[in-house]
Amino acid sequence: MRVAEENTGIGRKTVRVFFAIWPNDTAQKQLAGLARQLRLESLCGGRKTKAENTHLTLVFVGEVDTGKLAALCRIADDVQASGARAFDFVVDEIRYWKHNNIVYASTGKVPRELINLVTALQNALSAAGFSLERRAYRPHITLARDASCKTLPELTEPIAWRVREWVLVKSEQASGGSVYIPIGRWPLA
Ligand code: 2AM
Repeated sequence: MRVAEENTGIGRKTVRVFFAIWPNDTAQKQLAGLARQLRLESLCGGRKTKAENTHLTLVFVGEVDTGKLAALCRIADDVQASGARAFDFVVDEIRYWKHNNIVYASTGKVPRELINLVTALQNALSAAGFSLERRAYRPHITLARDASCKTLPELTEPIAWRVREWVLVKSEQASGGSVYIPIGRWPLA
């Protein structure tokens, strides 16, 4: 585990954090290009996700005391030590959630290793006293917010990358929108 001390939010009382997977550079460019290629804005309106913010959430932890960050990192260490495995993530569908106006990229083949990683994190976080949402895990990469879609474009080519690590990320609100800052990284075997 590597923790960037300057990124932990020391000096603040609470931070908003989540565990996530970031696409590699190629997949990041492809995913960021999707909204443009698919003419999502003219089809659905809304606000595109910035390329550097494109991610797949594993577990949204929420607002925590900065003093709890070390415990979160230890939990991730334990999950890593229990043998979390690398996997391929293949984006092959574009979907729209009407209830929250999000257009997202997803997969029709959710990898078993992804579910194992999410379940291990959820169980370890709950056991350590973090209260998590009870919603079922729906892997998704948000492409646009505040959208309103009647029709959705088909994805012509899948976008795939090898997932070799996961991150603990701090979310901050800035004038230009959310800024995501990595706090720790854990490789997958
Ligand atoms: P979203 O993209 O569908 O909004 C950081 O906010 C990440 O955590 C986002 O990927 C967000 O999903 C996800 N997330 C999951 N539950 C959340 C919640 N209750 N509030 C905010 N973000 C949440």
